[in-house]
Amino acid sequence: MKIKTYTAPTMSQVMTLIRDELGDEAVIISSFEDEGEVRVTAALDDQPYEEVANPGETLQLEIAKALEYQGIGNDLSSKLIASLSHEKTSSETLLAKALEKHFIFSGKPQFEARSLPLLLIGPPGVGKTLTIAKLALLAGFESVPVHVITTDVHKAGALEQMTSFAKALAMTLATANTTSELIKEVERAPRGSFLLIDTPGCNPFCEQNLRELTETILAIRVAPTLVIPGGADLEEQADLVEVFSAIGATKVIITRADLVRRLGGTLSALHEKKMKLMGLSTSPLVADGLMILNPQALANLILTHGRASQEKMKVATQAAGGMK
Ligand SMILES: Nc1nc2c(ncn2[C@@H]2O[C@H](COP(=O)(O)OP(=O)(O)OP(=O)(O)O)[C@@H](O)[C@H]2O)c(=O)[nH]1
Ligand SMILES: [Mg+2]
Repeated sequence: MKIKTYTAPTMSQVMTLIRDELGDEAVIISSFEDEGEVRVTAALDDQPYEEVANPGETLQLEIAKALEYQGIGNDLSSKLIASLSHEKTSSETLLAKALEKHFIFSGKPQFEARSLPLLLIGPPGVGKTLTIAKLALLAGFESVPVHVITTDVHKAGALEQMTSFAKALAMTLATANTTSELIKEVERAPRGSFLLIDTPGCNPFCEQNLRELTETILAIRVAPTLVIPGGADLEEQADLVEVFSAIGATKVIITRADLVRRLGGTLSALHEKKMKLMGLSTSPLVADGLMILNPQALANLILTHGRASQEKMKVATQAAGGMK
């Protein structure tokens, strides 16, 4: 595939440049207008992109291809491409610098007793409880004791799941059935422990669920942190992020990233809602931990995520074809 970014003062001038060089079959990947300049990235299938790229542009084109592969929305993709500098460095560093300008990274939680407790919220089954365990593991690396309060006491098996994590990770555990119990449990939490609070899954489109979760958030001083699964389309993710940010979530942990090949919908939605990126999970195993997101880690992810599984899928599809 040929990919190239064209710049001109007007859109029609850019389109003429594209048609002259790539012909009528060219596809627009992204367009961006800024300070009297229009930048359009266009692609033409079936030819190696190196044929068009001059050496100085190769990194930018590699990044444009990765953004396209991930399904990053046009708006964000154009902004990122427009922010790429022309310095001679690695594509990862180049992309990291652009990401730093357009995303907010919360960094690792401050695992200190006096920090605000982290309250994990999100839809059902997204990995909130597993993420509590992964956060506790990180705190353990800093020798900080963790106390967990769970408000998920009704769902069958929920307490057993948390109890087994608590045992394995030497966390102390308390339950809270009601908001007043939660307030009491927060007050009674062991001094010197970092406090993590687990909540039941919340359907963002169910009024009753939202009312209960909002009551929990307002009852205590906490940092509500959204847990969302990677992937899905931009609109769905944006709806979800909008609801949870409206009730107070400012930070986000992306889970189940190993189960999808493209993170573009998630990243575009989080960018749109100016959420602070904290971490990313790519495994159902606690021991595999949580990746703390920073510009470099996110750049690496965008450039590599899903590519390996794409290859595996090709092999599996060929194998399945061979069995017919
Ligand atoms: N492959 C994979 N599985 C994950 C990941 N995170 C969570 N899971 C799995 O997803 C399932 C649900 O995880 P939980 O932590 O119970 O999810 P939850 O959000 O607490 O679920 P509810 O409390 O029912 O709302 C479990 O089987 C986890 O092992 C991940 O990053 N990758
Ligand atoms: Mg849970």
